[in-house]
Amino acid sequence: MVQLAQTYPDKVTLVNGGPTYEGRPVNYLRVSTTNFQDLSKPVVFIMSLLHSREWIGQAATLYALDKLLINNTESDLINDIDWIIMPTANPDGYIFSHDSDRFWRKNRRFGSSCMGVDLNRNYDINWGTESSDSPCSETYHGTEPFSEPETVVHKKIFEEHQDRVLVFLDIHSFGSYVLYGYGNGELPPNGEALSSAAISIGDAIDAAKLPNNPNYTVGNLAQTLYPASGGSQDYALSVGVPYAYCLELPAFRGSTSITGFLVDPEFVEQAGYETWEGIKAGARFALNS
Ligand code: ING
Ligand code: ZN
Repeated sequence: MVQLAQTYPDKVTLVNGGPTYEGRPVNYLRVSTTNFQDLSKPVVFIMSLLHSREWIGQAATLYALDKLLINNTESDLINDIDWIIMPTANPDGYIFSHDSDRFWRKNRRFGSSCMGVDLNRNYDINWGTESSDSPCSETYHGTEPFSEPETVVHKKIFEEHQDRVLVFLDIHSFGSYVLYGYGNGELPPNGEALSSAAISIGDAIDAAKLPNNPNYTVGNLAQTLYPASGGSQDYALSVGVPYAYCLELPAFRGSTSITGFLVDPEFVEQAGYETWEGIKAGARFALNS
């Protein structure tokens, strides 16, 4: 990210959005041909690694950065959109998943019995209704909405670009899903457009995926996967982002167990390629809507 900001100073700005619980920077890139000064442009906000064990999402986000900046063939997407790209939304968890526990999901907030808050249950939307109040749970929602410094960084990005964020993608793994809110099964007022854009994302990925992998399943989070509250894409919807999704990248080895988080190196580029096809489809659907 530092290198991209140095190589493309007219297009890329590295921003430290604030410190994590353990004091690391939550870094993201602003990518814009007009230095974020043209307020008539929509913003596409992509983040990954909110859950630290879902490493493949970070690789897919970096692939998108490559296609936007280094190997760009999609001039409409770089010219017509201001991008906010945060490859590592949960840096403390990510370091911990490298150093200590490959399957760590939460952040690293200290708790006397167990560590960590599930950041994807911590946003201020229907908080605490479909999540756990036990610090030892993998879906522990924290002591209050936005109790965690990492989610506060994400919230500030939405506030800073209020009314301009057209698409929000939170990239997770695994299971091959395009999911949209709300996590309690209710649809937002623009539910039909939200669903149509999701289908176009899923179709684009399906057309690019490996033949042995399953098609993506597209739908409302609660109706398709499970009910959940306080999630990032629900928060984005609630502050007026029209097209907000959680992508679950494939397991790539057909796994239904925890090993689905472990993606062989041979699949990493494919994950980036097919996800980028989905990102492009979603961005263009939204631009044309
Ligand atoms: N899945 C998501 C999770 O946080 C999800 C599903 C999406 C929940 C959006 C809430 C909001 O549980 C994974 N694999 O993390
Ligand atoms: Zn996840």
